[in-house]
Amino acid sequence: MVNFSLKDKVALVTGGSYGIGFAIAKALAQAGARIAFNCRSEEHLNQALSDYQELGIDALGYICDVTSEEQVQHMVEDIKQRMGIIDILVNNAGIIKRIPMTEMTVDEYKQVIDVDLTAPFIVSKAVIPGMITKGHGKIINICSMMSELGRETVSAYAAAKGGLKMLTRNIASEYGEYNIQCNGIGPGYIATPQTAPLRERQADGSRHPFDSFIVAKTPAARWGTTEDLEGPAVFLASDASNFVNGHILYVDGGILAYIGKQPK
Ligand code: NAP
Ligand code: GCO
Repeated sequence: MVNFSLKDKVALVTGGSYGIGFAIAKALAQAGARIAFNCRSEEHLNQALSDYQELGIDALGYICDVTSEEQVQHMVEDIKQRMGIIDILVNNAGIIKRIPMTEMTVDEYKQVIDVDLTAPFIVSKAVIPGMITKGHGKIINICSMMSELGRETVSAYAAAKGGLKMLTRNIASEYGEYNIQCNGIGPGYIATPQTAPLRERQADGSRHPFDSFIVAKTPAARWGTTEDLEGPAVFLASDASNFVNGHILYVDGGILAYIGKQPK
């Protein structure tokens, strides 16, 4: 019997206050895991704690900026004391800045790299020793279409997500012998606050041009929902994927396989 159960596992989902992180944390909890999550905003934290409670999930929430190694190490140690050593880490927290590269400041570029690439390094570095002690571990890095493709205005994000793909493969390579599997999920275009600007209705009530573009680029002919990511996350967090390592699982409705619908 394939084992998708996460019973008694301790899972940390970074950026788990809403969006993709919240959905993945919910799914891991429904598969039996105990959930810890973090974000930067106290308002988001309190709303998320209430939202998890409404689902019957007794989550541990932390105000922790993933770019701060000190804050991350304190959070990981506190989780260990209150829940136990982390078995599952989802590096989900992320930002994007949509600015033409020649207009982007180096500081803006570094901010995106810090959250989307350096932070997964920081958090993984903090949890791997415990996973080695326990003799197992699952790390899931939330990559992107931009781990494979570029587009205008997202240079920093694409550089970060491309690097995150290779960080995923390197963690898999370096720690596979300790029964730690590190994989990525590459969501397509998902309806969350992060992509809301790309779906805003125009002044005349018509769809945003990017909205129509993405639907034409997706064989599924729709935006993804956070629910579309729940099953893949449970799979990669469970014993069912113990021989899957260094893999980026694209959950994109087929975007990467498709040239796009011919305009009428
Ligand atoms: P979102 O709606 O903007 O949510 C981001 C989450 O990360 C929030 O909980 C946010 O909470 C938290 N966060 C941001 N910066 C943080 C920091 N420095 N420290 C701690 N928490 C931080 O984003 P999303 O659409 O759910 O995306 C989640 C992940 O999926 C990101 O890595 C994104 O790049 C990736 N992704 C998204 C899509 C998509 O289409 N939506 C597709 C592919 C990949 P606070 O603001 O309170 O900190
Ligand atoms: C963008 C979008 C994308 C998505 C996602 C696609 O501006 O192109 O924000 O980057 O967030 O990463 O997989």
